[in-house]
Amino acid sequence: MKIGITCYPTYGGSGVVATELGLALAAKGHQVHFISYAIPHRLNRFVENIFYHEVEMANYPLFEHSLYGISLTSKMLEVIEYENLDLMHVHYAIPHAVSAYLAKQIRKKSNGDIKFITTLHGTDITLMGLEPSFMPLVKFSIEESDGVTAVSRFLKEKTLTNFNIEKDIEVIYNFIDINKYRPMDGSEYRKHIAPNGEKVLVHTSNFRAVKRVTDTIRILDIVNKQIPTRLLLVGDGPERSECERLSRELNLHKEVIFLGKQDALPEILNAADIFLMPSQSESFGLSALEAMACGLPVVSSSVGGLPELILHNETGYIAEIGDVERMAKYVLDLLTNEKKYKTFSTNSRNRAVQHFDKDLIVPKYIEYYEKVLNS
Ligand code: GMT
Repeated sequence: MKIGITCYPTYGGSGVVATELGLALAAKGHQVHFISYAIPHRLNRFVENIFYHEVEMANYPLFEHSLYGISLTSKMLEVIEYENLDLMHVHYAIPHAVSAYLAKQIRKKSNGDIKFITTLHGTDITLMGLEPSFMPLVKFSIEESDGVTAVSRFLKEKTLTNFNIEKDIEVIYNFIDINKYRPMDGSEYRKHIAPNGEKVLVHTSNFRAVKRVTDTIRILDIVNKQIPTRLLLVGDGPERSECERLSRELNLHKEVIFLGKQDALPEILNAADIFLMPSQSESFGLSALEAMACGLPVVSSSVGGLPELILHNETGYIAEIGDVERMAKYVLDLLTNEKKYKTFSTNSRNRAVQHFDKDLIVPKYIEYYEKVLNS
């Protein structure tokens, strides 16, 4: 197949899923054309069967604001026609599905056609899409998509109820390369961050308010009073300054280690004991899956799709949003009970391997592509 993929190319789960999917499809011999304003950050090398088409922004004095959605449509049209695409797969409804819809209508005028699939990842449905001004557009673009997938059952249900939609939505979970994300010896790195044998908690995100990163520092505050512990914070974003302020206020500036954006995630995860995900909203939780694949138990909030990934009292623990006391209690329980910790760690790895391996999930996308193309 020849597939066009549009995603947000920056750090973030949806871009990672789209890019890893494109890479996996290319490895299976499909031709994949990424259409976006920047090259997705995991496509930083030559890969056979992968092509990148940059969306150039119109620059004209009359346009005070960027016309990204329009420029994207034009680029889609160009690639669909010149590369003879079979299918477009867009990640995020706004603006990608709207651009794909427009491209489809324009193709129809010239007796052509292109089918497009929209994958819903989360905030387009749970946050941004609920803004009254966006709502009709999100609903319309979902209803007009030739196929729609969501990354969890939770997100599917939310989409159907929030937008009053009756369309079939296919749930296809996030996936992971279990050979890249695997348990490894992390002792070398661990020596630097926890030189006196401290325990290590880790959190990775884009530090948006929805991630509640400050909760991880409050959890550390409670845990560290009983067991010397360090907290690794990986990533960057709007809440980072507040996190730095809070760690100073709680006198934890030595215990909280800000690593910024990092690519060597498997190595970092393997230097830690427990992954924290206290999010306010999370449609799946790809970074928790990455940690589980490395054998880390996860302590998380009970929101969104997280209970579909993390099994309470088996691969980790789940608590109410903001209940840092309970989350700290769960962390302490795991850190003080070696046998339980080992069982949870093995369970986490097994769950990632048995349910979310790339080799299990990518074929589901291919089957879905075929179903949509033949419908
Ligand atoms: O979590 C983020 O802020 C990034 C966001 C994105 O749009 O890239 O991630 C969303 O998509 C991921 C991949 O499907 C999911 O694993 C994340 O749970 C989801 N984030 C939220 O729902 C907040």
